[in-house]
Amino acid sequence: MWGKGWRVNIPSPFGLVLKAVGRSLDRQPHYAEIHMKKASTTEATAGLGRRSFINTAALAGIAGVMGCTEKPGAAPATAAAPAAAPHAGDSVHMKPGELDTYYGFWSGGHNGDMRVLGLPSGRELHRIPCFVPDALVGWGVTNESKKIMGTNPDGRLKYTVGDTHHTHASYKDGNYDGRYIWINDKINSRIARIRLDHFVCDKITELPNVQGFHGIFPDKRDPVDPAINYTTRVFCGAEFHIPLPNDGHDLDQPEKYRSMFSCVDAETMEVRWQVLIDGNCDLTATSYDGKLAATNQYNVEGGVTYEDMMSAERDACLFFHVARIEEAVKAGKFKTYGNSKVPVVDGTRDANKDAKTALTGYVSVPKNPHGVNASPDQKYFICAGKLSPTCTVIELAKVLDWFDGKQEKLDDAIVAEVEVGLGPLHTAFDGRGNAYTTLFLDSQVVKWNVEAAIKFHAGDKNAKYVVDRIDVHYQPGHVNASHSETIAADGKYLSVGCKFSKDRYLPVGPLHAENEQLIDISGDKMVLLAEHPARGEPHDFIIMKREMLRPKQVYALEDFPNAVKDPKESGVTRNGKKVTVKMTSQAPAFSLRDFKVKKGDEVTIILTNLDKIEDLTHGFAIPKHNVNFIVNPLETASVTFIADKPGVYWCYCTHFCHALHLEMRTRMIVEA
Ligand SMILES: [Cu+2]
Repeated sequence: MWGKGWRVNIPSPFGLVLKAVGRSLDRQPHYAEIHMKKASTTEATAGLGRRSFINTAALAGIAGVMGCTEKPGAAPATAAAPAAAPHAGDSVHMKPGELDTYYGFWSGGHNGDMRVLGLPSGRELHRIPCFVPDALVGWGVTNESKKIMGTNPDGRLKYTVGDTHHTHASYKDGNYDGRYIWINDKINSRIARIRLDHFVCDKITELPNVQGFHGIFPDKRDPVDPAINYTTRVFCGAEFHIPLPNDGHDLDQPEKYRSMFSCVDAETMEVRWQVLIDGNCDLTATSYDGKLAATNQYNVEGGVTYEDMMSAERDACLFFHVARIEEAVKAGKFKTYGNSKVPVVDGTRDANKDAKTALTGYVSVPKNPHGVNASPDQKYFICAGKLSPTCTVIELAKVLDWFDGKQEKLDDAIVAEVEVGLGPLHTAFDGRGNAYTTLFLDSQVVKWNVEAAIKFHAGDKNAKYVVDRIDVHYQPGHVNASHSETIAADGKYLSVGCKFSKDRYLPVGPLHAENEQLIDISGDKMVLLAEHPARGEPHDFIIMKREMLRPKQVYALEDFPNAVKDPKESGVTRNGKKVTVKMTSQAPAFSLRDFKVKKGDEVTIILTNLDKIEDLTHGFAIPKHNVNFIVNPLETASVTFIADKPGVYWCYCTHFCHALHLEMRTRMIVEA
């Protein structure tokens, strides 16, 4: 019965018509008037087929649940036999029409975008273009997206490549507030902000004076004003050290290279200030009281070869006293570099020897650490050792004591440094006192108890801090749990980004998919629930409950100052060689059936989609002119190009919208 229902929905030229009809039936009864008779007769069949399919599947689902009396996650599992958890696996299989309970936001790596997943299913729901052009939405094609991405004086995009790694969302009262999410671009040191009402990137800022912007984290409240209980700053750590300014001097004098830590305003997206540091930045963490930000450092040596970068036995976790830095900026105690006007304060070791006035503090941690993560109990930052098999637990209250002159040695803030396994990289939390650290070399996730580790470090050798281990497949990098780095960590799901998939999927040539694995952490033992392949290369991600977000599915005309609000406003206006074409789309037609321009004109097309029901997106493509973009319900987008070839060009809708989608066209006539 499954198969029967499914076959009705197989995409085919005929099936595509059925899709449009089905959509019209649900939401646009008035469109039925223009459907061809043939389509109308198939409509009933299609509708029935689809409904009976869903009902059948729902029944099958209930039977499945009834057959499964054990609770998901209760199935016995050991590290050696992670797959032997058939009951647990049931909980990640979404029945047709069933919605996921969590959103996952994944970086898209060198695809330069952000991916939105539904969890626990692992289904990819969307890709939000940020730094790199995207052919589906016309990102980098429309004038609006080009303005956000940044252009050269000639109007071409400044960059067409990106490398996103880390993504973190805005906070209020220590938990996500659903306003924004930020993502880094390591190649060109840019930070993008995504509005979570529309799931679109609305601002991109290029950081001055730095290369290799890697770690990113928003603050969780203001360091001084307790009334500001939400994110107002985003901190950005730069990995590579460079000559300052990087204008051709000191080219081969690495001892003069420097890196910086940057603070970006969450609203304006302007760079507020930067801190000149010794060594490099890697990842970033912020405290729940807003007072401290930190970055782990794997190259305090300032080396330029990997051998040099590994020479020291200990590197650092570098803390920033946010309020003092901002006081120093206010007091004019800063420099600027090159063409940048951004104030830069001195956070080097030599300039910050006196704790009571220090802007920065360098806590020593073992060899080339990777990852610094804030525990949901608000007390600790944890650095993973990478080249050391340890995790270092730093107590934030003690760091503040050092800054206040109440504690002599900053390293006394280290309350645990315990062995967890080989190649520890990143740590997530369950809100019950446990940490979950990826072990790159061991291909495992280790679950360890933070308070037990602190006891062990203090001398209680009976304290068993390692609680559980699970094999993952293979070589895990980032790890995160649902609401992990918030006060609302719920200890339900843990996702692991495995860098190598090796034998887990059908081979598709030399490039392998990566492997994202989902682990149930609600019980004592971790249970591997599911995995899905991911196109390279996701790095970091966050997981939040679906109720944190209320995405809008239809724009408002007022969201766009250039909206063509009425089809009657459509037409062509000329100002010398500059021609503006205003047009609207309403399925199945564009408001202009044709428009004329002259060879050599600079043409700007402004298109507003006046269809205002959800899911009714149109596309607009012009052959031979490199134009293709979409307009979502009540969205306006524009493109500008030179009409340099006389002839007839059929502009057509690229995004399936209607039974008469293929007929949805207009002619651009370019006169010689
Ligand atoms: Cu259309």
